[in-house]
Amino acid sequence: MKKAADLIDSERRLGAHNYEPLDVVLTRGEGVWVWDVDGNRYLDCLSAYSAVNQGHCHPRILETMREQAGRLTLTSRAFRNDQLALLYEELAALTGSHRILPMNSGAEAVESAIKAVRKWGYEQRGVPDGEAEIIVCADNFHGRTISIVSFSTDPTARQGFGPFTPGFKVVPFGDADAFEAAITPRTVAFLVEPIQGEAGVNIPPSGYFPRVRELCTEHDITLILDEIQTGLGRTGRLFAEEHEGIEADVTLIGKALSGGFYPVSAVLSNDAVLGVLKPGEHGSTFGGNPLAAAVARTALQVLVEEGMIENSDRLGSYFLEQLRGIRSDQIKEVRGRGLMLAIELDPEAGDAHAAVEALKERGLLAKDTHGSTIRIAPPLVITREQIDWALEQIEAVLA
Ligand code: IF1
Repeated sequence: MKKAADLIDSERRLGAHNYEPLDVVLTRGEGVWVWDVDGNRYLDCLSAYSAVNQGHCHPRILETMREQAGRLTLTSRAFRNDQLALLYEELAALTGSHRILPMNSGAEAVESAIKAVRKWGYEQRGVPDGEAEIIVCADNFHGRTISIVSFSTDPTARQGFGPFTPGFKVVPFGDADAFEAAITPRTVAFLVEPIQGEAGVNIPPSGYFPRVRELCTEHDITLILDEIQTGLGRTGRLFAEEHEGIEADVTLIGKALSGGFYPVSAVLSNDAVLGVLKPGEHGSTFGGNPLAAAVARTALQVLVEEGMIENSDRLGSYFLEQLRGIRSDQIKEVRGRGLMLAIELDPEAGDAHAAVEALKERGLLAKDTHGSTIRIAPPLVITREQIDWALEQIEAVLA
């Protein structure tokens, strides 16, 4: 344990303490597995918060990364590169989006959409300058920038970071009447996660999103779905919106867009919203760089060609059903879609943090949230046998 202990000690001494990770120091990953510096193997049931949907160090993405890194990595957008157009073509064909903006982090994609949709509101909707309103949901998670935490309802994410950006209105998630009541002539957008991730895998009531879609169309409000976590196969569909039978006007993706190799995000838009951006009005040094574009192209290809979305759908249903079959006084509810799963413990009977520590000792890495929820989100390449093994560990810890 010497090596791990030394590394943990250095992190404590020199790093900002903005995280409290499990004390497992990982050094290698392959598919659903990761290994720590002492050689212990773990089944990864977090997937770097759904960024490694394709599995750790996917060989085809690795090959693209190596090849492209030796050829051309960064040109800036002052010049063109020969990968970006191909990413656009492939993303447009896959998703049906009409206009694309490449960025790096998820938060940057969110910020970019906010900027574009405000400008769209002024130029296309005639909202008086500086008065655009965006409606968001309570318990949202969209990132960590000042503007994004300005509309967070989580005190830990906000406190001490003001002054905040104005122009946001918060309504409860899953309540279409509350959304309707918050609409004004200055409402330009509704920004929402199809399933709230950080909030503990909150699935909205059926009928919510169809009604929201209707209201947005009726009032000419841009529906922005944050699919940074739910997208790219996580819920058993390319996008979680497909479960609701709706289409967003703007879709935000990140995380698994690179299979976890590199920060790559994108705003996928109708023609109108991204159409308002003119040269010089927005950008990023690394956004759309050839290494990012090449890695994203292969990450999307393997997701589709290797059947990962179908696997997420089929094995997600199996995992959910089997979890629901576990007899335990600690479990209050099990919910999920595809391989985005959560076990909600009864706070009287169980402690999610103690449970993930116990799971770690048995070789399964998962993450607790809000004290009583365990999130389970393995890479989409997981097999039935691996799920059966995970179920044995979960049952042993919770039963
Ligand atoms: C961290 C949570 C997950 C996201 C949605 C945008 C972003 C995220 C729906 C921003 C990021 C991450 C960030 C990570 C923890 C994690 C998380 F617990 F905080 F909520 F996944 F569940 N929209 N989610 O989930 O993307 O800028 O980070 O690339 O450590 O903060 P980013």
